[in-house]
Amino acid sequence: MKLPSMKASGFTPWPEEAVRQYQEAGYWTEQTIPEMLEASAGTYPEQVALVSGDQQWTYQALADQVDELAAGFQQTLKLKAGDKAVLHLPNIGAFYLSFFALLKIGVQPVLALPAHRYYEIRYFCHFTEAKALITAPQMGVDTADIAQKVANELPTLETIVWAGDNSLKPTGSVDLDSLFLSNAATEPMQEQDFAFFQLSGGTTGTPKLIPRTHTDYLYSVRASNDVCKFSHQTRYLCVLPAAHNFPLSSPGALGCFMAGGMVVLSPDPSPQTAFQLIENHQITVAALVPPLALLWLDEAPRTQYDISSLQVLQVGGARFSEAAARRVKPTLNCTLQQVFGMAEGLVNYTRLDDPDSVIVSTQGRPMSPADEILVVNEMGEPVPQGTAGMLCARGPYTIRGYYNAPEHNQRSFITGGYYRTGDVVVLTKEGNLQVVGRDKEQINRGGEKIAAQEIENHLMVHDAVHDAAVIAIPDDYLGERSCAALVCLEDKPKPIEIKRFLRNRGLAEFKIPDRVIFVDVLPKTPVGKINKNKLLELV
Ligand code: AMP
Ligand code: DBH
Repeated sequence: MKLPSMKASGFTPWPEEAVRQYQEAGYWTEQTIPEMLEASAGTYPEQVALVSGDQQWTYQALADQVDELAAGFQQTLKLKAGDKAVLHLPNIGAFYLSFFALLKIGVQPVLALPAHRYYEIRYFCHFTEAKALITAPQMGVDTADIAQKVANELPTLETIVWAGDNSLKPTGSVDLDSLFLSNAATEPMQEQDFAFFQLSGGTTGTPKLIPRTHTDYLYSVRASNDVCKFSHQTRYLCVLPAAHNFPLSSPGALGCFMAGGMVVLSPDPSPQTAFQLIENHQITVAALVPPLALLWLDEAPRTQYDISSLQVLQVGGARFSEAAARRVKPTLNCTLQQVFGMAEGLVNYTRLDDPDSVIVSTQGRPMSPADEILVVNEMGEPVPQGTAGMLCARGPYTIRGYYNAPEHNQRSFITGGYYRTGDVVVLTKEGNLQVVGRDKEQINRGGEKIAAQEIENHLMVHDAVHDAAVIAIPDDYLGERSCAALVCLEDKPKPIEIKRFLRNRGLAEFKIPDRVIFVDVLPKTPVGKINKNKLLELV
């Protein structure tokens, strides 16, 4: 296998020694992500792979349509290996069709989330010089307007592809439906250093892109399937945004496709919609963030739907309280699996046969025997077992660098190539991890991550704002909410004006501070940094 080589592409390869080790152990194979789908189509051609609303695809139909769309991307849109494309799609079949089709011809998609807005979409298109933006109607969001504005501003963005009702489509956009070319072979993919971009919740002023390779990602999916026991009988309900790393790969939709199971897309995450789908499709497993799990727990006792097919509920993305975790088995009559993962790589699972005490009180352990984790103090020295420390990780599916971010990479990766996760954890005697805190400037709003610095930068653009700090405040439902503390020299704007200002800049809704407060000065630490702990006392 060709080793991922240059740094020139913005990609940091694994060292040769590690590559050899992962190949020899059989973790890294030559299969690509679209080949994985084709293999399943070979084994389970007539089995239903995907259900979205009233549409459904067998494995054969899905693989065939991926081929047809790949041909359209290549021949109609003239996309070629190494080009970038931004996917901004809600939970519809077009997401997986586009994802597989782009990967098939070596085009590297950025997996934007439906919640992203003008600011984020423009940033992704600009930073990667994307040639295409693939978007679709979304309830309550003018995605056509976002796409149009971005395309008007960026000459590099040649095409908007519209996956939906064409009465709403942006002018000059191409219908996704028109891109399915039957009987048109695609040219074989040229090998790329990496397959696509996942997104990091981030800690810096600008969003960070995570390059994932075919081989590392497929390994993470295969290892996840082993741990989570996905099989051709698995029926997976995709409730979270399909592009997110958790429902895509832990084991998520890709795990399901790899095993020959069935993926059902939920158009919205409400328990009412999800429970009906569980009954209709005899769903066996679903993945949620903690606030949604709480809603499901509250709804289950009074639902009219039969959700007894559900065997496993995965919860991750943010800390799930032990009290809520204890309610899962008695209320939903299924096994809870805690999932502590990151789009950068490392994923920890509680095992299905772990004792209840482990399942409710820990966030599990690394999925692969080749995952290497360190729990260290500020000096980078390992702390004794049972003591809180900062989690660092490397392994066969954990990146060695963000895309084109040399300065940030210096801070995020330590000696030996370990990724500094920014999570503070305790390693239990049995080898499980408990997430007890964080040493990164991030707010985890019920699984949606907010980089404090990014929002602070936006706030500082406001004429009336002299200084700004964004912090997490505890919240029973979301775990954390965000609070912006502002220093204003003259007239204080109303909090609502500040929120409107950020919305007008096109920030994703979840990044808009839940609270805005005004302070005379921001408290500082002895070395002059903003003392966010002290600030929390003022809120
Ligand atoms: P990202 O790097 O944006 O993919 O976000 C991953 C981060 O989400 C992790 O580093 C943790 O901070 C957080 N996270 C994910 N799953 C859990 C979990 N089960 N418990 C606590 N925090 C979690
Ligand atoms: O929060 C995450 O990013 C996450 C959580 C669970 C993740 O990326 C994953 C599982 O793969």
